[in-house]
Amino acid sequence: MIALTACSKTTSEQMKQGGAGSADHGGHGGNHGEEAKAGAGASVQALWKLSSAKPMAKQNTTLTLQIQDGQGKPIEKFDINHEKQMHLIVVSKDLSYFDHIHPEYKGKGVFEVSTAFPAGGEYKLVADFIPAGMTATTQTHWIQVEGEKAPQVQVQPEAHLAKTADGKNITLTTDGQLAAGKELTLKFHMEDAATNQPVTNLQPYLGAVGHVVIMSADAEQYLHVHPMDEKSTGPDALFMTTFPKAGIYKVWGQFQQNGKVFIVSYVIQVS
Ligand SMILES: [Cu+2]
Repeated sequence: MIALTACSKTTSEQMKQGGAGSADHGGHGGNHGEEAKAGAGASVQALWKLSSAKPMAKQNTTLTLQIQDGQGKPIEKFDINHEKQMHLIVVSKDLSYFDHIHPEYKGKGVFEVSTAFPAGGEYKLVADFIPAGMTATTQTHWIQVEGEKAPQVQVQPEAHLAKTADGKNITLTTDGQLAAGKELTLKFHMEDAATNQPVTNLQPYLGAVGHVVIMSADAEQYLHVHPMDEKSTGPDALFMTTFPKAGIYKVWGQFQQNGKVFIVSYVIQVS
């Protein structure tokens, strides 16, 4: 099953830092003044707050998210998805930095997490969660981090989708041409880099063989990806997704072996 969420991303971006408390931002930007009468999922909003108005690189910043409905009433119940009530993806604007963390639920719609950004610059935060009885939603927010900037990396499609990560050679293939608008299976195949033997002892990570995140090069599209055989222990890990449009995307796969989570990433061209 495919759930591709590009929903309601405008709401969080309208919220200014520290804007919690004002319920007047309920409208959906981009609707040209017309109130969206979509399903319940469309009226979810996130108010983002940072512990510092000017977060500094390499220093802990506490992020607080208040999740509420279109009327400003806290949403209090969330479904567990991949073992967590909320997944938060943090990427630098050039997608060179990636983190996947889990804010703690404090009750009354409030989630909190502390994190340190590696360098100055712009970061995108993507909160992925399911309010009980609603569909999965993503809420996004850009922040500016002070401090020395890291060199900007170009998001360039890679000709060979073969990487070495954590002592493993990992190749990414798809069941057909990488084209937009069709359901594709992504296959991560893993072999031990030293022995070339297939890896067969992957451990469950977040309740499945692995966790995959995909974003477009401009960080605008965040794709939901679903494991197909959740119980696989390798050497193959299969996931399904659909790319909404042609372009360059970055794919991150997170897996676990011997109690340690490792990550592998690829930049792909979708036609
Ligand atoms: Cu997560």
